[in-house]
Amino acid sequence: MPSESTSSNFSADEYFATQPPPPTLEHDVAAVREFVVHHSATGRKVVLVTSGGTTVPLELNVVRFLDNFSAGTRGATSAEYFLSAGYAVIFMHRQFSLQPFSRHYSHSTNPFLDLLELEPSGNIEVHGKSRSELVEVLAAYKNARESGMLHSMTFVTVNDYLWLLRAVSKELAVLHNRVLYYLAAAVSDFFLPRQRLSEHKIQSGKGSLLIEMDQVPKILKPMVDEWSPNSFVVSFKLETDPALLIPKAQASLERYGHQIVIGNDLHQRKFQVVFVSRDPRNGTTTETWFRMDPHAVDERGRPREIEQDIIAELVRRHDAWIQVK
Ligand code: PAZ
Repeated sequence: MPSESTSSNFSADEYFATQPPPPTLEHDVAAVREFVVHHSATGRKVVLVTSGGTTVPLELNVVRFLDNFSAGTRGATSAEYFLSAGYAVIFMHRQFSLQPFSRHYSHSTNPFLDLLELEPSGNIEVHGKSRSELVEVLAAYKNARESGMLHSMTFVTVNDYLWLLRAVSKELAVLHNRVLYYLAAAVSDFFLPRQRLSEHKIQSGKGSLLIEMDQVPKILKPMVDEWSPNSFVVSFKLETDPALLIPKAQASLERYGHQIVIGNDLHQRKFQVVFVSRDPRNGTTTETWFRMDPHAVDERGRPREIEQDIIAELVRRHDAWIQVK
């Protein structure tokens, strides 16, 4: 059982007043500003996809940190479907987690070198079956990069993530209802304030290690109310106890007032998700389940991905929302 906490809970304002920004923040924000100016002119819808897990360092000179399971599959896959749907994409992801397009050649599931053949002439050939797939992925990747439709930026710690999300959402606010936030990153709920971090590697030899963490501030509220009002915000809720999924999603919508929570269970997340939304006029919530056969293939004979259905539905709902906003 978790023990009762004696530590303080930071409001968002207190958090940003006391925790230092990452050193690359200004540079990252300048690049986003350029992207936003460009796409204000193109008139495109823009999505911010967050992806992968955040770390919580236990020391200032970081040797140890807390992490989570997220590989960034959901975010990287979704970014590709958003691009196909015509969105300009800011892909804000955990450093070294999966990325759109290159995810198809993950070193653990589909090592790139195994697709290549070294000819006696010294030329390199791609195996027959893999060739057409690679051509397609490469063409989509080059197109996304060269057309300025995909902009990537990275975070590592939960602190990096919070500072970046605040700064980027303030920049995106000028696009009003054309912006969709797709917050799929697995963000730590707890952190250690910098002021309580040990400078050097925590030493062993003094018995067990007790660490008391503070709660990460709930930043969806200021994001929806202050940093980027009028935007379409979709958050994710992950649970391992299926009974908690709907009530937690409903509570989140009520507390933050955003548009959709997509609920998923850790073990079923690749095959079933639930969209939970709330009518702000009377507080009633609606749940829509999306389920797919784990062995299903798409029209090109590749394993089907539930993100295809998620993005199709979000595009439909975002468009409908733009009409009335
Ligand atoms: O990165 P991944 O594909 O392995 O997992 C995706 C996910 C489960 C992290 C995402 O769908 C999600 O639920 N993100 C929010 C997690 C949470 O903070 O509740």
